[in-house]
Amino acid sequence: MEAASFEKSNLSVDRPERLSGHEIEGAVQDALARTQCVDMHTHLYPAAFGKIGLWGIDELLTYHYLEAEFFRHSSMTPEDYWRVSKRAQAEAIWKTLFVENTPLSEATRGVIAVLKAFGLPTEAPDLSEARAFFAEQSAEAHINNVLRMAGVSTVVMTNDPLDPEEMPVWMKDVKSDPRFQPVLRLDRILCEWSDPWEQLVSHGYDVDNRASAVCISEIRRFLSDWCRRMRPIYMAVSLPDTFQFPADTPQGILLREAVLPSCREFDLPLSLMIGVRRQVNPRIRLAGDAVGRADLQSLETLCHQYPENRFLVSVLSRENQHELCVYARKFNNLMPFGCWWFLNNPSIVEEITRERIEMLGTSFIPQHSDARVLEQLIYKWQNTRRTLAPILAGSYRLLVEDGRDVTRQDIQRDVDKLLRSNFEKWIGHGFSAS
Ligand code: FIX
Ligand code: ZN
Repeated sequence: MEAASFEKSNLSVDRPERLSGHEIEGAVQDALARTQCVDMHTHLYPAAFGKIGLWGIDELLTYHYLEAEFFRHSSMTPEDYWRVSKRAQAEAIWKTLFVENTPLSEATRGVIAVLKAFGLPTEAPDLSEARAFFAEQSAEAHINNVLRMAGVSTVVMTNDPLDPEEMPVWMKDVKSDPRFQPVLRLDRILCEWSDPWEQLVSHGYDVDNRASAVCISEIRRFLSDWCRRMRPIYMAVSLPDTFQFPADTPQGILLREAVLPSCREFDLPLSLMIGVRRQVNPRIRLAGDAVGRADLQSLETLCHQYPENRFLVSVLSRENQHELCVYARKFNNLMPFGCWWFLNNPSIVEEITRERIEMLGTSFIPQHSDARVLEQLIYKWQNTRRTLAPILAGSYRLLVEDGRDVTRQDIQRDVDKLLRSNFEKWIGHGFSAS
Protein backbone atom coordinates (compact mmCIF):
# COMPACT_ATOMS: atom_id res chain seq x y z
CA MET A 1 0.00 0.00 0.00
CA GLU A 2 1.59 3.32 -1.11
CA ALA A 3 2.51 5.46 1.94
CA ALA A 4 1.88 8.92 0.40
CA SER A 5 -1.70 9.01 -1.03
CA PHE A 6 -4.09 9.98 1.80
CA GLU A 7 -6.09 12.45 -0.33
CA LYS A 8 -9.88 11.87 -0.56
CA SER A 9 -10.30 8.91 -3.03
CA ASN A 10 -12.98 9.21 -5.72
CA LEU A 11 -14.86 6.26 -4.22
CA SER A 12 -17.93 7.91 -2.57
CA VAL A 13 -18.73 6.44 0.83
CA ASP A 14 -22.27 7.79 0.99
CA ARG A 15 -23.69 5.23 -1.48
CA PRO A 16 -24.79 2.31 0.84
CA GLU A 17 -24.08 -0.29 -1.84
CA ARG A 18 -23.70 -3.86 -0.65
CA LEU A 19 -20.20 -4.95 -1.45
CA SER A 20 -19.38 -8.16 -3.27
CA GLY A 21 -16.61 -10.42 -1.94
CA HIS A 22 -13.86 -9.03 -4.16
CA GLU A 23 -14.92 -5.39 -3.62
CA ILE A 24 -14.46 -5.79 0.12
CA GLU A 25 -10.63 -5.87 0.09
CA GLY A 26 -10.52 -2.64 -1.97
CA ALA A 27 -13.02 -0.92 0.33
CA VAL A 28 -10.99 -1.97 3.39
CA GLN A 29 -7.74 -0.71 1.87
CA ASP A 30 -9.45 2.55 0.94
CA ALA A 31 -10.81 3.03 4.46
CA LEU A 32 -7.41 2.24 6.00
CA ALA A 33 -5.72 4.64 3.59
CA ARG A 34 -8.15 7.50 4.20
CA THR A 35 -8.20 7.20 8.02
CA GLN A 36 -5.65 9.26 9.90
CA CYS A 37 -4.38 7.29 12.93
CA VAL A 38 -4.08 8.36 16.51
CA ASP A 39 -0.80 6.70 17.56
CA MET A 40 -1.51 6.12 21.26
CA HIS A 41 2.02 5.17 22.39
CA THR A 42 5.30 6.52 21.04
CA HIS A 43 8.59 7.93 22.35
CA LEU A 44 8.46 10.91 19.97
CA TYR A 45 8.58 14.63 20.77
CA PRO A 46 7.59 17.83 18.92
CA ALA A 47 10.25 20.24 17.65
CA ALA A 48 9.97 22.40 20.78
CA PHE A 49 11.57 19.59 22.84
CA GLY A 50 14.79 19.99 20.86
CA LYS A 51 17.35 17.19 20.72
CA ILE A 52 15.43 14.64 22.80
CA GLY A 53 13.20 14.29 19.74
CA LEU A 54 15.04 11.79 17.53
CA TRP A 55 15.00 11.85 13.70
CA GLY A 56 17.29 11.35 10.73
CA ILE A 57 19.42 8.53 9.32
CA ASP A 58 21.82 8.08 12.25
CA GLU A 59 18.95 7.74 14.72
CA LEU A 60 17.06 5.39 12.37
CA LEU A 61 20.07 3.07 12.11
CA THR A 62 21.06 3.14 15.81
CA TYR A 63 17.50 2.15 16.85
CA HIS A 64 17.87 -0.49 19.60
CA TYR A 65 15.95 -3.07 17.51
CA LEU A 66 18.80 -2.79 14.93
CA GLU A 67 21.54 -2.70 17.56
CA ALA A 68 20.25 -6.06 18.87
CA GLU A 69 20.56 -7.51 15.33
CA PHE A 70 23.93 -5.83 14.76
CA PHE A 71 25.50 -7.48 17.82
CA ARG A 72 24.40 -10.87 16.44
CA HIS A 73 26.30 -10.34 13.19
CA SER A 74 29.24 -8.15 14.16
CA SER A 75 32.47 -9.09 15.91
CA MET A 76 32.46 -5.60 17.41
CA THR A 77 31.94 -5.78 21.18
CA PRO A 78 29.23 -3.63 22.75
CA GLU A 79 31.94 -1.84 24.76
CA ASP A 80 33.78 -0.90 21.53
CA TYR A 81 30.47 0.08 19.91
CA TRP A 82 29.56 2.54 22.71
CA ARG A 83 33.01 4.12 22.46
CA VAL A 84 32.50 5.38 18.86
CA SER A 85 30.31 8.30 17.64
CA LYS A 86 26.65 7.83 16.70
CA ARG A 87 27.67 8.52 13.09
CA ALA A 88 30.26 5.71 13.21
CA GLN A 89 27.73 3.41 14.90
CA ALA A 90 25.24 4.11 12.09
CA GLU A 91 27.88 3.43 9.44
CA ALA A 92 28.78 0.11 11.11
CA ILE A 93 25.13 -0.95 11.29
CA TRP A 94 24.45 0.03 7.67
CA LYS A 95 27.53 -1.91 6.48
CA THR A 96 26.74 -5.03 8.57
CA LEU A 97 22.96 -5.31 8.22
CA PHE A 98 22.27 -3.64 4.85
CA VAL A 99 25.45 -4.18 2.76
CA GLU A 100 27.02 -7.40 4.05
CA ASN A 101 23.61 -8.98 4.78
CA THR A 102 20.13 -8.85 3.18
CA PRO A 103 17.80 -6.60 5.24
CA LEU A 104 15.04 -9.19 5.71
CA SER A 105 14.06 -8.53 9.33
CA GLU A 106 11.05 -6.32 10.13
CA ALA A 107 13.28 -3.59 11.59
CA THR A 108 15.79 -3.52 8.70
CA ARG A 109 12.99 -3.60 6.12
CA GLY A 110 11.57 -0.62 7.98
CA VAL A 111 14.65 1.48 7.21
CA ILE A 112 14.44 0.46 3.55
CA ALA A 113 10.78 1.53 3.43
CA VAL A 114 11.66 4.94 4.92
CA LEU A 115 14.49 5.50 2.42
CA LYS A 116 12.14 4.53 -0.42
CA ALA A 117 9.42 6.87 0.88
CA PHE A 118 11.89 9.79 0.55
CA GLY A 119 13.14 8.59 -2.82
CA LEU A 120 16.58 7.79 -1.38
CA PRO A 121 18.77 4.87 -2.57
CA THR A 122 18.19 1.61 -0.65
CA GLU A 123 21.32 -0.21 -1.84
CA ALA A 124 23.98 2.49 -1.43
CA PRO A 125 27.41 1.37 -0.15
CA ASP A 126 27.40 4.28 2.30
CA LEU A 127 25.09 6.87 3.86
CA SER A 128 26.37 10.06 2.22
CA GLU A 129 23.24 10.70 0.08
CA ALA A 130 20.83 9.90 2.91
CA ARG A 131 22.81 12.03 5.34
CA ALA A 132 22.80 14.98 2.91
CA PHE A 133 19.01 14.69 2.51
CA PHE A 134 18.24 14.66 6.24
CA ALA A 135 20.71 17.49 6.88
CA GLU A 136 18.60 19.69 4.60
CA GLN A 137 15.40 19.13 6.61
CA SER A 138 14.13 21.56 9.26
CA ALA A 139 12.56 19.80 12.27
CA GLU A 140 9.16 21.55 12.01
CA ALA A 141 8.68 21.03 8.25
CA HIS A 142 9.98 17.47 8.49
CA ILE A 143 7.49 16.63 11.24
CA ASN A 144 4.62 17.99 9.08
CA ASN A 145 5.84 15.92 6.16
CA VAL A 146 6.33 12.68 8.08
CA LEU A 147 2.93 12.86 9.81
CA ARG A 148 1.26 13.40 6.42
CA MET A 149 3.23 10.57 4.77
CA ALA A 150 2.46 8.18 7.66
CA GLY A 151 -1.24 9.08 7.75
CA VAL A 152 -1.01 9.93 11.46
CA SER A 153 -2.89 12.96 12.83
CA THR A 154 -1.95 12.64 16.47
CA VAL A 155 1.04 11.17 18.29
CA VAL A 156 0.90 10.28 21.98
CA MET A 157 4.21 10.84 23.77
CA THR A 158 5.88 9.13 26.75
CA ASN A 159 6.85 11.84 29.22
CA ASP A 160 8.93 11.03 32.27
CA PRO A 161 8.69 13.90 34.80
CA LEU A 162 11.88 12.69 36.49
CA ASP A 163 13.97 12.39 33.31
CA PRO A 164 16.92 14.81 33.74
CA GLU A 165 16.76 15.89 30.07
CA GLU A 166 12.98 16.17 29.78
CA MET A 167 12.01 17.66 33.14
CA PRO A 168 13.68 21.06 32.46
CA VAL A 169 11.73 21.36 29.19
CA TRP A 170 8.42 21.10 31.07
CA MET A 171 9.64 23.43 33.83
CA LYS A 172 10.28 26.02 31.09
CA ASP A 173 6.56 25.77 30.22
CA VAL A 174 7.26 24.47 26.70
CA LYS A 175 4.94 25.54 23.86
CA SER A 176 2.52 22.65 23.24
CA ASP A 177 1.84 21.14 19.80
CA PRO A 178 -1.68 19.62 19.71
CA ARG A 179 -0.44 16.87 17.39
CA PHE A 180 1.79 15.60 20.23
CA GLN A 181 -0.24 14.60 23.31
CA PRO A 182 1.49 14.11 26.70
CA VAL A 183 1.40 11.07 28.95
CA LEU A 184 2.63 10.96 32.55
CA ARG A 185 5.02 7.98 32.65
CA LEU A 186 5.60 6.62 36.13
CA ASP A 187 8.19 3.82 35.81
CA ARG A 188 10.72 5.56 38.07
CA ILE A 189 8.12 5.97 40.83
CA LEU A 190 6.44 2.58 40.55
CA CYS A 191 9.32 0.34 39.44
CA GLU A 192 12.51 1.91 40.75
CA TRP A 193 11.28 3.63 43.95
CA SER A 194 14.53 3.00 45.81
CA ASP A 195 16.28 5.45 43.42
CA PRO A 196 14.17 8.55 42.65
CA TRP A 197 12.65 9.27 46.06
CA GLU A 198 15.65 11.42 47.02
CA GLN A 199 15.22 13.29 43.73
CA LEU A 200 11.66 14.10 44.76
CA VAL A 201 12.88 15.27 48.17
CA SER A 202 15.25 17.64 46.35
CA HIS A 203 12.18 18.97 44.50
CA GLY A 204 10.40 19.70 47.77
CA TYR A 205 8.29 16.58 48.24
CA ASP A 206 8.43 15.03 51.72
CA VAL A 207 8.68 11.42 50.56
CA ASP A 208 10.58 8.41 51.92
CA ASN A 209 11.59 4.98 50.62
CA ARG A 210 8.95 3.19 52.77
CA ALA A 211 5.88 4.67 51.01
CA SER A 212 4.58 5.86 54.37
CA ALA A 213 1.28 7.72 54.73
CA VAL A 214 3.04 11.10 54.45
CA CYS A 215 4.90 9.85 51.41
CA ILE A 216 1.64 8.77 49.78
CA SER A 217 0.01 12.17 50.15
CA GLU A 218 3.19 13.80 48.88
CA ILE A 219 3.13 11.54 45.81
CA ARG A 220 -0.49 12.55 45.27
CA ARG A 221 0.68 16.17 45.40
CA PHE A 222 3.49 15.40 42.91
CA LEU A 223 1.03 13.74 40.53
CA SER A 224 -1.40 16.67 40.83
CA ASP A 225 1.36 19.18 40.15
CA TRP A 226 2.39 17.29 37.01
CA CYS A 227 -1.18 16.75 35.84
CA ARG A 228 -1.67 20.53 36.00
CA ARG A 229 1.70 21.24 34.37
CA MET A 230 1.66 18.58 31.64
CA ARG A 231 -2.09 17.99 31.10
CA PRO A 232 -1.52 14.31 30.28
CA ILE A 233 -4.21 12.29 28.49
CA TYR A 234 -3.39 9.19 30.56
CA MET A 235 -0.85 7.95 33.10
CA ALA A 236 1.35 4.98 32.19
CA VAL A 237 3.79 2.44 33.58
CA SER A 238 5.61 -0.56 32.17
CA LEU A 239 5.73 -3.51 34.58
CA PRO A 240 7.87 -6.65 34.80
CA ASP A 241 6.62 -10.19 34.21
CA THR A 242 6.86 -10.63 38.00
CA PHE A 243 4.30 -7.86 38.64
CA GLN A 244 1.94 -8.76 41.47
CA PHE A 245 -1.09 -6.82 42.76
CA PRO A 246 -2.04 -6.34 45.51
CA ALA A 247 1.39 -6.33 47.13
CA ASP A 248 2.63 -4.86 50.39
CA THR A 249 5.58 -3.22 48.63
CA PRO A 250 6.26 0.46 47.87
CA GLN A 251 5.09 -0.32 44.31
CA GLY A 252 1.87 -2.00 45.47
CA ILE A 253 1.13 0.72 48.04
CA LEU A 254 1.88 3.66 45.72
CA LEU A 255 -0.22 2.14 42.95
CA ARG A 256 -3.18 1.49 45.29
CA GLU A 257 -2.96 4.61 47.47
CA ALA A 258 -1.60 7.27 45.11
CA VAL A 259 -1.70 6.48 41.38
CA LEU A 260 -5.16 4.87 41.09
CA PRO A 261 -6.82 7.61 43.20
CA SER A 262 -5.05 10.35 41.21
CA CYS A 263 -6.24 8.77 37.97
CA ARG A 264 -9.79 8.91 39.31
CA GLU A 265 -9.31 12.50 40.54
CA PHE A 266 -8.13 13.69 37.11
CA ASP A 267 -10.41 11.24 35.22
CA LEU A 268 -7.39 9.70 33.45
CA PRO A 269 -6.96 6.11 32.29
CA LEU A 270 -3.93 4.18 33.56
CA SER A 271 -1.88 2.36 30.93
CA LEU A 272 -0.27 -0.87 32.11
CA MET A 273 2.39 -2.40 29.82
CA ILE A 274 3.12 -5.73 31.43
CA GLY A 275 5.81 -8.36 30.85
CA VAL A 276 9.16 -6.67 30.26
CA ARG A 277 12.33 -8.08 31.81
CA ARG A 278 14.54 -5.01 31.93
CA GLN A 279 18.25 -5.28 31.23
CA VAL A 280 18.78 -9.03 30.97
CA ASN A 281 21.90 -8.01 29.03
CA PRO A 282 22.95 -4.54 30.22
CA ARG A 283 25.99 -4.53 27.89
CA ILE A 284 23.70 -3.70 24.95
CA ARG A 285 21.70 -1.03 26.86
CA LEU A 286 18.16 -0.37 25.46
CA ALA A 287 18.57 -3.47 23.28
CA GLY A 288 19.18 -5.50 26.45
CA ASP A 289 15.54 -5.79 27.60
CA ALA A 290 13.60 -9.06 27.21
CA VAL A 291 10.15 -10.57 27.80
CA GLY A 292 8.56 -12.87 30.36
CA ARG A 293 5.14 -14.37 30.75
CA ALA A 294 3.21 -12.55 33.48
CA ASP A 295 0.58 -13.77 35.92
CA LEU A 296 -2.42 -11.70 34.78
CA GLN A 297 -4.46 -12.36 37.88
CA SER A 298 -3.09 -9.02 39.10
CA LEU A 299 -4.92 -7.41 36.21
CA GLU A 300 -8.10 -9.28 37.16
CA THR A 301 -7.84 -7.89 40.69
CA LEU A 302 -7.20 -4.34 39.46
CA CYS A 303 -10.14 -4.32 37.04
CA HIS A 304 -12.42 -5.98 39.58
CA GLN A 305 -11.50 -3.94 42.65
CA TYR A 306 -11.29 -0.55 40.83
CA PRO A 307 -14.29 -0.38 38.48
CA GLU A 308 -14.02 3.43 38.52
CA ASN A 309 -10.57 3.27 36.95
CA ARG A 310 -10.10 2.75 33.20
CA PHE A 311 -7.13 0.61 32.16
CA LEU A 312 -5.30 0.60 28.82
CA VAL A 313 -3.39 -2.68 28.77
CA SER A 314 -0.69 -4.15 26.54
CA VAL A 315 1.10 -7.40 27.41
CA LEU A 316 4.51 -8.22 25.96
CA SER A 317 4.41 -12.00 26.10
CA ARG A 318 2.77 -13.88 23.23
CA GLU A 319 1.52 -16.41 25.78
CA ASN A 320 -0.45 -13.74 27.67
CA GLN A 321 -2.48 -12.52 24.65
CA HIS A 322 -5.40 -14.95 24.98
CA GLU A 323 -5.84 -14.24 28.70
CA LEU A 324 -5.88 -10.53 28.00
CA CYS A 325 -8.66 -11.02 25.43
CA VAL A 326 -10.66 -13.10 27.92
CA TYR A 327 -10.23 -10.50 30.68
CA ALA A 328 -11.40 -7.80 28.27
CA ARG A 329 -14.61 -9.81 27.85
CA LYS A 330 -15.04 -9.78 31.63
CA PHE A 331 -14.22 -6.16 32.44
CA ASN A 332 -15.42 -3.17 30.39
CA ASN A 333 -12.93 -0.93 32.19
CA LEU A 334 -10.14 -2.79 30.36
CA MET A 335 -9.06 -1.75 26.83
CA PRO A 336 -6.46 -4.01 25.21
CA PHE A 337 -4.08 -2.17 22.95
CA GLY A 338 -1.23 -2.77 20.55
CA CYS A 339 1.14 -5.54 19.62
CA TRP A 340 3.96 -4.24 21.79
CA TRP A 341 7.70 -4.37 20.91
CA PHE A 342 8.77 -8.03 20.26
CA LEU A 343 5.19 -8.71 19.14
CA ASN A 344 5.27 -6.00 16.49
CA ASN A 345 6.07 -8.45 13.69
CA PRO A 346 3.48 -9.07 10.92
CA SER A 347 3.10 -12.82 11.61
CA ILE A 348 2.38 -12.20 15.31
CA VAL A 349 0.30 -9.04 14.73
CA GLU A 350 -1.87 -11.14 12.41
CA GLU A 351 -2.38 -13.87 15.02
CA ILE A 352 -3.16 -11.43 17.83
CA THR A 353 -5.46 -9.23 15.74
CA ARG A 354 -7.47 -12.17 14.35
CA GLU A 355 -8.02 -13.49 17.86
CA ARG A 356 -9.05 -10.06 19.14
CA ILE A 357 -11.60 -9.57 16.31
CA GLU A 358 -13.03 -13.05 16.93
CA MET A 359 -13.32 -12.40 20.69
CA LEU A 360 -13.88 -8.62 20.95
CA GLY A 361 -15.28 -7.53 17.58
CA THR A 362 -13.99 -3.97 17.06
CA SER A 363 -13.74 -3.07 20.79
CA PHE A 364 -9.93 -2.91 21.03
CA ILE A 365 -6.99 -0.78 19.82
CA PRO A 366 -5.03 -2.94 17.35
CA GLN A 367 -1.73 -1.12 17.28
CA HIS A 368 0.57 1.63 18.44
CA SER A 369 3.92 2.31 16.78
CA ASP A 370 6.20 2.69 19.85
CA ALA A 371 8.26 4.85 17.44
CA ARG A 372 11.44 6.24 19.00
CA VAL A 373 12.58 7.95 15.78
CA LEU A 374 10.18 10.21 13.86
CA GLU A 375 10.44 8.58 10.42
CA GLN A 376 9.62 5.16 11.90
CA LEU A 377 5.97 6.30 11.83
CA ILE A 378 6.08 5.85 8.03
CA TYR A 379 6.96 2.14 7.97
CA LYS A 380 5.29 1.11 11.22
CA TRP A 381 1.89 2.42 10.07
CA GLN A 382 2.46 1.18 6.51
CA ASN A 383 3.07 -2.29 7.99
CA THR A 384 0.04 -2.05 10.24
CA ARG A 385 -2.29 -1.04 7.39
CA ARG A 386 -0.78 -3.76 5.18
CA THR A 387 -1.30 -6.42 7.87
CA LEU A 388 -4.77 -5.25 8.94
CA ALA A 389 -6.28 -5.12 5.41
CA PRO A 390 -6.53 -8.89 4.67
CA ILE A 391 -7.55 -9.65 8.27
CA LEU A 392 -10.45 -7.18 8.19
CA ALA A 393 -11.44 -8.18 4.63
CA GLY A 394 -11.46 -11.84 5.69
CA SER A 395 -13.75 -11.04 8.64
CA TYR A 396 -16.18 -9.12 6.41
CA ARG A 397 -16.24 -11.92 3.85
CA LEU A 398 -17.14 -14.38 6.63
CA LEU A 399 -19.93 -12.01 7.71
CA VAL A 400 -21.33 -11.88 4.15
CA GLU A 401 -21.05 -15.68 3.91
CA ASP A 402 -22.96 -15.98 7.19
CA GLY A 403 -25.78 -13.85 5.76
CA ARG A 404 -25.23 -10.14 6.37
CA ASP A 405 -24.16 -7.69 3.64
CA VAL A 406 -21.41 -5.14 4.25
CA THR A 407 -21.30 -1.52 3.08
CA ARG A 408 -18.49 1.02 2.73
CA GLN A 409 -19.99 2.91 5.68
CA ASP A 410 -19.72 -0.19 7.89
CA ILE A 411 -16.09 -0.60 6.97
CA GLN A 412 -15.23 3.11 7.38
CA ARG A 413 -16.96 3.22 10.77
CA ASP A 414 -15.05 0.13 12.00
CA VAL A 415 -11.68 1.29 10.69
CA ASP A 416 -12.24 4.69 12.31
CA LYS A 417 -12.90 2.95 15.63
CA LEU A 418 -9.81 0.74 15.39
CA LEU A 419 -7.37 3.46 14.28
CA ARG A 420 -8.66 6.38 16.34
CA SER A 421 -12.11 6.66 17.99
CA ASN A 422 -11.84 3.66 20.37
CA PHE A 423 -8.86 5.42 21.91
CA GLU A 424 -10.41 8.90 21.77
CA LYS A 425 -13.52 7.58 23.51
CA TRP A 426 -11.44 5.82 26.15
CA ILE A 427 -9.61 8.97 27.12
CA GLY A 428 -12.76 11.06 26.80
CA HIS A 429 -11.85 13.46 24.00
CA GLY A 430 -11.18 13.53 20.28
CA PHE A 431 -8.33 14.95 18.18
CA SER A 432 -8.61 16.76 14.86
CA ALA A 433 -7.88 14.53 11.90
CA SER A 434 -6.81 17.36 9.52
O1 FIX B 1 8.39 0.63 27.98
C1 FIX B 1 8.23 1.03 26.83
O2 FIX B 1 7.54 2.03 26.53
C2 FIX B 1 8.92 0.28 25.72
O3 FIX B 1 8.21 0.48 24.55
C3 FIX B 1 10.35 0.75 25.55
O4 FIX B 1 10.99 0.67 26.76
C4 FIX B 1 11.15 -0.06 24.54
O5 FIX B 1 12.51 0.30 24.66
C5 FIX B 1 10.75 0.15 23.12
O6 FIX B 1 11.18 1.07 22.46
C6 FIX B 1 9.84 -0.79 22.51
O7 FIX B 1 9.49 -0.69 21.34
ZN1 ZN C 1 7.25 2.30 24.46
